[in-house]
Amino acid sequence: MRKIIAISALFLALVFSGCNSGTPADPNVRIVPKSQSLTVKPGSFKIKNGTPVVYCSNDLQADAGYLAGSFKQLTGLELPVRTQESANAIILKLNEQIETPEGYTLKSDDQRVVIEAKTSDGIFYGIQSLLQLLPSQVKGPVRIPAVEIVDQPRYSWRGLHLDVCRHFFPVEFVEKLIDGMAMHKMNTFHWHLTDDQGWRIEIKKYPKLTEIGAWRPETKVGHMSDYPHKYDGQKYGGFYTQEQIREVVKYAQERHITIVPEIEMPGHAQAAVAAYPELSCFADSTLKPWTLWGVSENVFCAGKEETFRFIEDVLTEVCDLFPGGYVHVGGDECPKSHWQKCPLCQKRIKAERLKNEHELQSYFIQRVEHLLAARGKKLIGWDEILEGGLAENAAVMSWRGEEGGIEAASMGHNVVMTPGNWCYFDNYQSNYDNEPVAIGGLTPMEEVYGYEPTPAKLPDDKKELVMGAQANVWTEYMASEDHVEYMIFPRLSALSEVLWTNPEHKDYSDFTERMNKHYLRLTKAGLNFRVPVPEEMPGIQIFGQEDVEISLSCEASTAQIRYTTDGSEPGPGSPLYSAPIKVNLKNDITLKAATFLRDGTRSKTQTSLLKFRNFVPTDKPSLEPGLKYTVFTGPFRSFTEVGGTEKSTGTTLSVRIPEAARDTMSGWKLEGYLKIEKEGTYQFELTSACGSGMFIGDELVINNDGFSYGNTRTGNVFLKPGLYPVRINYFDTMYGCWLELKYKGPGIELTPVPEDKLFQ
Ligand code: TNX
Repeated sequence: MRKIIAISALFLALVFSGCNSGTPADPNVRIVPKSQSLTVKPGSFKIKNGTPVVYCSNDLQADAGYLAGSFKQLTGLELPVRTQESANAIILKLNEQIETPEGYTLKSDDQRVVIEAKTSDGIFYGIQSLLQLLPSQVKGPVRIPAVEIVDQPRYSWRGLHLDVCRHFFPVEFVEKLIDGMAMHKMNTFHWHLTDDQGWRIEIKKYPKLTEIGAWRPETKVGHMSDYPHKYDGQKYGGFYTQEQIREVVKYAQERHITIVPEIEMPGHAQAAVAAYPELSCFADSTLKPWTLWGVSENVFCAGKEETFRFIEDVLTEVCDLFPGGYVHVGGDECPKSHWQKCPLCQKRIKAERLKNEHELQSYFIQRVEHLLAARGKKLIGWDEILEGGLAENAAVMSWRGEEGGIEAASMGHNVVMTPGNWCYFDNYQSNYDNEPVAIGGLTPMEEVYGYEPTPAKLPDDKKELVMGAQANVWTEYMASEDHVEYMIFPRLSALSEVLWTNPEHKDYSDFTERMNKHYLRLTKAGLNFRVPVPEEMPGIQIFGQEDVEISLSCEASTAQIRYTTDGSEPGPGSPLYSAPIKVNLKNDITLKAATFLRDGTRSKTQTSLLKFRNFVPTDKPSLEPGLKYTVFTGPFRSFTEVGGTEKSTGTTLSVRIPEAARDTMSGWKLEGYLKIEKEGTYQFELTSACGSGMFIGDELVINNDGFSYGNTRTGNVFLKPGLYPVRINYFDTMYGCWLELKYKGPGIELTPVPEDKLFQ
């Protein structure tokens, strides 16, 4: 009996304990981003038609309305909004005692739910937590578990950026994303409104910005490296009227989100100078908004006063539209080629006693900072604004790694961290084959989750200058709304926790456990997202025996994995994975697997080609170090095409293209022998820009074909000790040779294949 009591006490302690170190047993209590402190108590509060939402201060009327509206949408319940306190109500109250401006407390018991905060921001975040306490799929009356939450964000800048220039997205979509941000307690929307490929904001004084600058004649098809370039022949564009902008600003305000507009200068300005050619160094009236991706040389002229009058006029209208404190002025990737040749820019350099074109850019930004300051706004720009001297009060957005942010903060400036590795949501989410074409790079959800925005290197007294971080969504390769959502979610869920939750409460496996419920919320919100796929599926797996067992797993623990072995697409009726799959490989088998969430939402399919091959080592006698390479004249569109006219040959000691053999528009073959010391399964990882393939003998082991910027593919092979003939075919159209081969195997951690294992 004593034992039973002890066990039940332990059970109760687990169920009702705070969740700082873990997530409560109650499956409904799954909050993302995780609250700083949450205790589950006995009991629950029933919410039904007529349960009032009471607000105790006029400032909270809109939030009360938002809460009632959200309940209606999620549960169908009608909750009246009132001002007089009553029993059995949801109560929203300002409380001066709560210290942090965005913090809140949420207490629910059998009688009521009370959300308190110092400001309406905090109340709004309390409302978001309350909505997440709802069961995932309900219509009608609901029970909210009794809890006590004490919560506040770690950072004040919790941002999402959207590029609407490379592809344009309508107001309704922007508002949908703002809702997606709100449910994650994100508070800053960075709206990238102008770029080389399109100007997207109406400016009354300069109508040609949108008449001409918002429309490009056509758009490049496929990846940037897809050569020869093909264009779709379709006029493309769009812009927001000032009225629409005001609508979005208001919509965001109601969700406690500040919009930071970005007007790019002095670079990324081709669309603007196509509309007003006199604003560039060398006016070209035939110039159109750009149809390619990358960095255009058509920038604003820094020598003409006219440019600064234009910028002043534009920013005057922009400041008027956006009530937030910051205006983003770009400042990134401004080629100096025109400035070097422009007499007016050179005259300015002399007159202002500037050293070079970098200082001219700095002069440009400093003038703009004064324009903004006169309108009560602060300037923020990409980290290039550090080059040539940082404007006095400017904040810096660090994107080329963390260094810019560290430098700016060390000098006493505010910074927002957006380094590519963790914050670029235009990067791939996985190495699997069926991700939609992306710019390149790899930023899986787990990596985002692991990001620490405050660099350890920063002196302690400068750490508070890190205002937070932000995900950047550049849309060169995202033409549809669905695709943008796919790239943002669920990585934004991970980033929201980086920005909200103190590191001591963070834990990736706890996060993925909570995501099981959160995925259902994303579906309910009508958002497309990347459903985690079954893991550990190299594209090709070559076994040393005919009968094998394949294990599958998935990060979403409550999801089902379904699979097929006949090459067909797995559907809801396909076999359910429950234990390792037994297959016989007399014939090669294509295994396909997909994840199905509880509401039926399906992941993309993972495919793996399974083979049995008995590789026999060669007994070649004399051996020299390194692989033989041959360079072929391209361009090629696939590694399978590499061949034909030989340009040169030589030896490379490792799997890379040596300096002497580097070229664009070429193909390469690397051939020789790989020495294997121990019997076992080896996993090879081939990375390249553009495509590559690896063979053992004539057998394809890795297929990493296509136009890409550093994609990686894997292949597993069972090998006995000995020497094996290997060949790598590779082609490149623009990046100048990026080829790497790593492996892991018995007793070998993942490492570049070492030189002493390669022979010819
Ligand atoms: C660099 S990030 C850019 C953008 C591109 C992006 C693609 C930054 C400040 N500039 O213009 O869209 O890379 O990842």
